Amino acid sequence: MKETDTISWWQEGVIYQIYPRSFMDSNGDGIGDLNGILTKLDYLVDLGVDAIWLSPIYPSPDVDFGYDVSDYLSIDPKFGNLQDFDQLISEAHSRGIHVILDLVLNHTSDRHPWFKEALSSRDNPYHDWYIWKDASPDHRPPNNWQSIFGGSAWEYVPKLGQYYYHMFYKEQPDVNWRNPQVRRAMLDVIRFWLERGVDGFRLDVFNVYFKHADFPDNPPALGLRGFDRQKHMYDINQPELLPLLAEIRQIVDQYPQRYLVGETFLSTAEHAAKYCSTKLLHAAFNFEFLHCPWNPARFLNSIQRWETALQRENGWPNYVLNNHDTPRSATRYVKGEKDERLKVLATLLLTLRGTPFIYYGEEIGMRNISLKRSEILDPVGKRFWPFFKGRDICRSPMQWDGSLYAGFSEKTPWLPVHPNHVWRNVEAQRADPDSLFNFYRALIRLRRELPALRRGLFQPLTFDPVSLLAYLRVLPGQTLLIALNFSRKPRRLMLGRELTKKPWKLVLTSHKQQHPLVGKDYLSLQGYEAVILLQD
Ligand code: ISL
Ligand code: CA
Repeated sequence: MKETDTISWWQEGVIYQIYPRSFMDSNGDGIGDLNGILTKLDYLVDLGVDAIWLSPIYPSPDVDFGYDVSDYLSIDPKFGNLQDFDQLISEAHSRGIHVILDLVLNHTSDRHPWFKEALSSRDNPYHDWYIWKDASPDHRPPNNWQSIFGGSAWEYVPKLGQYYYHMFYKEQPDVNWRNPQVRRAMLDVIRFWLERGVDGFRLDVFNVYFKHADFPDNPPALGLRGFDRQKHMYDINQPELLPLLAEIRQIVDQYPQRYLVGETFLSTAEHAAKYCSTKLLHAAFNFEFLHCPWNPARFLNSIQRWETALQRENGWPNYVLNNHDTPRSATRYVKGEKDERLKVLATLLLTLRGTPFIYYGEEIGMRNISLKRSEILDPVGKRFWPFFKGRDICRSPMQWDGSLYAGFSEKTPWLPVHPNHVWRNVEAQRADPDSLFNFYRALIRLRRELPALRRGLFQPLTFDPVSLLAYLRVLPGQTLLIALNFSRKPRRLMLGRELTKKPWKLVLTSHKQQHPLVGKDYLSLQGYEAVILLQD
């Protein structure tokens, strides 16, 4: 079979998101760090991933745990220093692992020197680096815009008689991307890290960078709380964004094989697709899987929408089941501790056409932790408890082994380890051939071995929408059939004549016992079974 070389590492590869605070602590302060990640690179090689994306590692006062940056050009001492970073990059590269940094360029921390200057007076040169509006005589906020983290997006500074704008916490003032100096400074940040050898960036909430120049009120919408009770017409997705993305892309393209993936804030598949092209971003996240119920028709619908939306620009899909903002898929889809549904999901994630993202711990089925109100650290959790308990639940320490702190640290970790770490951990799962970990490993290895899994066309099969999801991945000379049984009961997938002309070979099943799979014109699946079959 002839393979083309036009496909990049980020299209073929599997990307693993690390939340650095929670991955591995090397110096016993209860917080994960770069040297901790370094000691786990071989683990990542063994799992088979091609790249790691690190959630922010820059100096931060941690109001939003790194997403409030107070210096873009260095490393927070709790994570290490620039030498540690350089070493991590070179050790990762020598193992064939790419490194992607998280860039938070929509807002800074309120402790960033730029903002401190901006606060000092109205005519300070940095004042215009942020978004200000004079207070009206009746002291009402300049417009109806809301912060997604609760309340008005405008914070009043009595000393200046002005409000500044923040989409997130008030400790995260949005920068003024219309100011040419801001633009230059931010583009320099990108160059700085490219020069240091990073392979790409995840752009935090990139579609919030520009707000409408006239600050009109957002029109009302149906919703439960303030932020959702308006249509976000003017505070996100403004047309000025496109030339900026093009400029960022040009910078990145000066370095070979770099990758830009944007976090599309409040976005549909169709909208995310508009930002993906050879002149804009390589990819933008589509988060629909994070909200899919346990229903094959819903997953298929989401896949087809994404494939269709991306067709116009020949864009490349990506799929995400977990990240640091969302309850873990293992908790969303499973009540107890069984992993059979998670194997179905893993098969889906790793056999679709597109880049799969794995969030640390997903490969061993880590569950959400539950916290008492007094243990919550995420400010949104404090604010909206008990309706929304915040995002700490999906950020607990990686479960390496069954020891007191799960092999993550010698000291009390910054967030509690899940009590199930005693038996749900990397060490135990590595030793068990039927574990979820070994299943992820096998799937990733298969992606490497079978080109149709990486680049084959996605072709859904007619199916029983309540319980089955089945599709082909097709390349000339190699056809794969993937069948996922979402039901706990055995099911048959009718194949029809076309598909039974040539024999199928079973390459992977999520179930221990292999059984007579292919009948005359059907495939029989056990409850919650996921299979991959090959026809060459
Ligand atoms: O976490 C959310 C709701 O509680 C999301 O709406 C989240 O705010 C949104 O997806 C944007 O997320 C990104 O930017 C935020 C940061 O807090 C998130 O961790 C980050 O992923 C502000 O930088
Ligand atoms: Ca540490």
